[in-house]
Amino acid sequence: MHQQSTNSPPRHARLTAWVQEWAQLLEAREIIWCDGSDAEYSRLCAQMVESKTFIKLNHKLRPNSFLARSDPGDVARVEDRTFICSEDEADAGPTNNWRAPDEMKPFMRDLFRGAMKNRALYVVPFSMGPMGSSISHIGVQLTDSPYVVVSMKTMTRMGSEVLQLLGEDGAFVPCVHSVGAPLEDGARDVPWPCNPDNKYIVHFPETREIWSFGSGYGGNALLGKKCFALRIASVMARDEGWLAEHMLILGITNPEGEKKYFAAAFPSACGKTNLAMLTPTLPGWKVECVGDDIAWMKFGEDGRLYAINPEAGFFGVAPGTGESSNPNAMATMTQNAIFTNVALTDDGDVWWEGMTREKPAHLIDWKGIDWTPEGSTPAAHPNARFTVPASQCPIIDEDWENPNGVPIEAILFGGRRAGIVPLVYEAFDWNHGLFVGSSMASEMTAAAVGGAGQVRRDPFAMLPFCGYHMGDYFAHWLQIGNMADAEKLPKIFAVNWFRRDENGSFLWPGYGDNARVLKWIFERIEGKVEGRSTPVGVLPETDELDVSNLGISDQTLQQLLNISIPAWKSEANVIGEYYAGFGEKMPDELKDELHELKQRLRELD
Ligand code: SAT
Ligand code: MN
Repeated sequence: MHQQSTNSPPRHARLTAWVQEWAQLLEAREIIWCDGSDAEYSRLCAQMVESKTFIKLNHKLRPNSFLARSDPGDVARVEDRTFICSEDEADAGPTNNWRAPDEMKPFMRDLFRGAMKNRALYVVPFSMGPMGSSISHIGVQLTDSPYVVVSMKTMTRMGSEVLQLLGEDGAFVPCVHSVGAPLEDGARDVPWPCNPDNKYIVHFPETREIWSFGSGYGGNALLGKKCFALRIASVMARDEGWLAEHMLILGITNPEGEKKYFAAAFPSACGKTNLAMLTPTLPGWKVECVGDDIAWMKFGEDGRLYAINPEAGFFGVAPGTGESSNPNAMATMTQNAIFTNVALTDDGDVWWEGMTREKPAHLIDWKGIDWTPEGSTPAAHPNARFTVPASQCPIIDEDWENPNGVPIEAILFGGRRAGIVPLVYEAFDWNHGLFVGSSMASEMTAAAVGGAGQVRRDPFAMLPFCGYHMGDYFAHWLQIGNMADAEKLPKIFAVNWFRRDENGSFLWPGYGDNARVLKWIFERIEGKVEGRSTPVGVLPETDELDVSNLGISDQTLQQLLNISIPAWKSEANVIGEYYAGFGEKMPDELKDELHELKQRLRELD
């Protein structure tokens, strides 16, 4: 094997030995230690323009930005190819795919053997969270994908500084990734190498390792994101008494200048980025963004829960994002952006459904084919993405990189529900709030392959991201509540922007008008509004919800805030069946909550 190193390897013996061992197995052509510099980024982007992985966008319209078109078989996360390989099957639980590490490791070593033939192996050291924060953690990813390297530079703090922080013996989570497409001698590469029929996204929770094979896309390949910051970090958090959650973090300021931070869990592609960057339609209110996807939360010395965003960029869904739905996201991606699977305009810019009201007369679609509005296929893939530095967001919060995090006063649980779940309600207390989180459900989206539109239970929006048994995960949240001073815990709310009328039309305008719901939550925390108690939780009185200048009818408002007792009775039964699937590990406290809900519903008969 011909091996040469660009940038000198660090003096971290364990790290260099690990890299050497893998380089040998992978039969990589060379090892490149990434320094995370702008020069390196530019070099790799230019190389990818050359190899046709990237199309450089019009520099005047979108400076320093690129379009990538993935293989059509590699467009989203693959949940059925994702494995939690704990020693004991019972620790993975019924919601995860499991294989014994003893079986999976040799099997995958065979896949990895020779997988980087005639390719470079990039070593990508990265920090999840602000460099050196006590809440942050370090990983090192090996990859043969330059697309992954440049994306990791945007999405994490990446490069030499991380190696310095690691010193000679620092702890890191080892992450191995290959697109699984070795090149025969003299063979020409394709723009998006991958192995569509042979993908494995594998986690070893006990040894804190991640092995990913066959995909170059998003959450399958940028291993700092879902694999580390959620699946592995959720296990670390359980062991160490903190929380790693699929939540956005926002700061909200009222007209009097008082500010609070909220965290909110929604499944993938349910509008987390839009909520995190919301432009309130209510005069005097302001929202600022800390993060749009993941929150790591720990107790501070004052006993309150503090959150950091472990990421440094946004990997957001492009379709549906436009000047009217999310002007801040649009402003964030005016430069230094990587777009994946969006359409290309005739003047060398990007377009996707929902970006503008009017469709362009001609485009090249995400598959590279001529497109006109008369055709029947979308121009952008529904899970097309933008990758941009968070620092470019015009409303990025001044404390978004504060190593101590921001204090969280409310936790919101949401999903897409056409019926049953009202616009907003508050849980009675912490345990009831955990009942609400654990019984969340949502219509599935294009963010994962298969099943779009079907309603599925997605507890805490963590179904695809929890690295251990979901029953133990519920118990961990209960434990967090037990550890805390109840007064200092965040208040818990449920929200549903997606309720529809009998004709299937959305009842609530959403987007900037969601500030009206945030306002009610803000005022509930301050004790300024009473709400009305229902069997399900505390709902706003219709006059407590600020619908000024909204032009919404009383009848619509009633529908949005309606609790149907028969519908909730059957919902409670479905939740009971769902809970039963977790067997012995389902905590009694949550079964009690369900029991009490049923009791309250019965009392209204
Ligand atoms: O592909 S990702 O997992 O990064 C995006 C998502 O599904 O939320
Ligand atoms: Mn997500």
